[in-house]
Amino acid sequence: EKQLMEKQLVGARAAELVEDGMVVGLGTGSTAYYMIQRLAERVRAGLDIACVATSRQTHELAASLGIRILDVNQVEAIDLTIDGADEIDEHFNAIKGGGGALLREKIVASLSRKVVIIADSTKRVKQLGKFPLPVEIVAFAHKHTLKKFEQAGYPAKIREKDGTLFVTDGGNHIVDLHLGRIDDPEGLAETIDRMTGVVDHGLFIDLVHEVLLAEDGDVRLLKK
Ligand code: DER
Repeated sequence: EKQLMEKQLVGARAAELVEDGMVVGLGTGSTAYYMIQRLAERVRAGLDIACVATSRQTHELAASLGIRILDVNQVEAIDLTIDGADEIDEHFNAIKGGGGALLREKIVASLSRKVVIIADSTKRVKQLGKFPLPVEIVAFAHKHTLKKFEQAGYPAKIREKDGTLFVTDGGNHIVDLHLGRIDDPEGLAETIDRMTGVVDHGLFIDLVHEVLLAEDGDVRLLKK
């Protein structure tokens, strides 16, 4: 349907941004999936790049398609990271983590000279927060950490998968905060960062340089 076509369109277009010799950060999720498919075609046609994956899932997908994957500690810097998002606002602040990969995604983004978010039209919002904000917490005392969010006034649900607690690539758990709207993303990010037991969260503030947005059957490259 429309959203799927948009993901395919924006994913494929994003793969064209990659240049020979680049170190590329590969995002996680269904939009990144299409970018990786197209990037692999270009690699098979001779594009010479090295990539860093933002999740085990992306590592396995890219490696299976013949893309060279390096450990993030093997690279000095990352030239371009292409990743999806759950929401992106006009200031290019984003909510990520719907796929549970936010920690490695944020680390890779923070190491990248340029970060391009690839988004279908449903991701663009005026106000962040309709999508539940993912927060990665350590497993130790997670029930108590969950209660801390509730006590702070943030409706929180611990993420489950197939009836058990979801476990991230880093061995941690995810709490999703059902806030409805986030008026002060910077302030909320700071508050959550200070909470004991929190590893990181899905608010990407000042990390995104460009947004490749699918809209009305076309793709637009938005620059900050
Ligand atoms: O988990 C993430 O941050 C992903 O980028 C994700 O949220 C975007 O997923 P999608 O491309 O499958 O919509």
